[in-house]
Amino acid sequence: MSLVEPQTWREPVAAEVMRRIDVLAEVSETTGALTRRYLTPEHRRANDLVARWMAEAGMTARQDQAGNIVGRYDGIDDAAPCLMIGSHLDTVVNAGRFDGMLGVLSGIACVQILADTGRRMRYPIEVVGFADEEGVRFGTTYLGSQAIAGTLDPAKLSYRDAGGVSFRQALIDFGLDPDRIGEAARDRAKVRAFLELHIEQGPVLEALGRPVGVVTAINGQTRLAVTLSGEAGHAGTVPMSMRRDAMAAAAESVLAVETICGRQDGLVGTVGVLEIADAAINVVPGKVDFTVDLRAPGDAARASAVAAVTQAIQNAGQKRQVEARVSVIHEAASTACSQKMITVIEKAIAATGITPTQIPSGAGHDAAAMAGMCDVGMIFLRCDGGISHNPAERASQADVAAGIAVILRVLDALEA
Ligand code: HGY
Ligand code: MN
Ligand code: MN
Repeated sequence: MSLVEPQTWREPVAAEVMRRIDVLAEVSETTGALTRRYLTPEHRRANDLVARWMAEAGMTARQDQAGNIVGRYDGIDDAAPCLMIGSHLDTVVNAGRFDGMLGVLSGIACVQILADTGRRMRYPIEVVGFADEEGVRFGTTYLGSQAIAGTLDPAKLSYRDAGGVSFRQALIDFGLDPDRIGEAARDRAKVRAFLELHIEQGPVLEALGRPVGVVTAINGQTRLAVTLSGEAGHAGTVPMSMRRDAMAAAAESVLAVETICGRQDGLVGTVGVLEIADAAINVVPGKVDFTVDLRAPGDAARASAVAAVTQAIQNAGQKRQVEARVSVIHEAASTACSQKMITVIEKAIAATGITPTQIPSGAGHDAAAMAGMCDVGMIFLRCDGGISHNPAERASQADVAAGIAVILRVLDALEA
């Protein structure tokens, strides 16, 4: 019997996912806005909540050595490689509430349906809430999924957050042992595939009038940390020709990112964080730190954009005797989803009566890291106006039900 029929589950299950999304949105570092960064007390509270919901769905839940929360629902053949379903529980600053949480809660909802109907698949299912996909705290992303994929670079343990706390120390403060983070890595032979339901974070599905689509590939991304060091000076006395103004160099650099990335379709560049050291209204800025986030469908296009942006930053510094230091803090290649999973998901979408749409992802996702260890597939869900990384981010309950229906059909298809 198909998992999807009878469809009586749709209303109550989707309503519960929406309710839980709202409950998780209250677990925030800031009142009135959603911010939940890696290894914070709010991350722990979210893990505890999700672990409880996993247990209610008949799963055994555990937190791994990287702070991911993992629930397991045994299969009839429990030695078989598992299907992992999930997404991330961390957020950006003043975030939307669907980005990440939708995929974790939908995975739990599907297992709940199995448990409520006394069903087990032949293969085990694991639902995972990744600990750090956004990379907001330490600047580098996919720390949770790279730990599970066994691709996490231990050198990142020395990365520091804005308050100077190292990733290593933050793990200790969270009650974890940084020297055991390698234990989070899973045996590739034990993981059959990874499936992620995520809001599209773009306008395509809404424009097509389709609730779901299948992701073909995930754009690669490079994150740069830039420090411009000039000389602080008196705003009233230092002549313009004698200044070493780090902020003027930064301003020229920001516009260079916009100009360089504006030249090529699909290439995007963003300066999202910029800080002036010892900022004051009457001081010529001596030191400025900023980040650059560069993405493109193709790795070659991204590499040449990184080179052009780096050169432009050096030039902006040189003409002002400002020293420019540019370092790569994160690099992820463009990742194709597995053709097998694309086919399975397309058929599952069609089986729910929706015309399948293939769509590339401009946003990064844990699936890009999980591709380092298994086949990956992603289902995109329409979101209002394509808005994301914004508190106005929203998906409808009916579309959440459509997304869950596709996952259930994928579970069925993988039984074969
Ligand atoms: O930045 C991204 O693409 C994702 O939201 N982490
Ligand atoms: Mn996300
Ligand atoms: Mn995001």
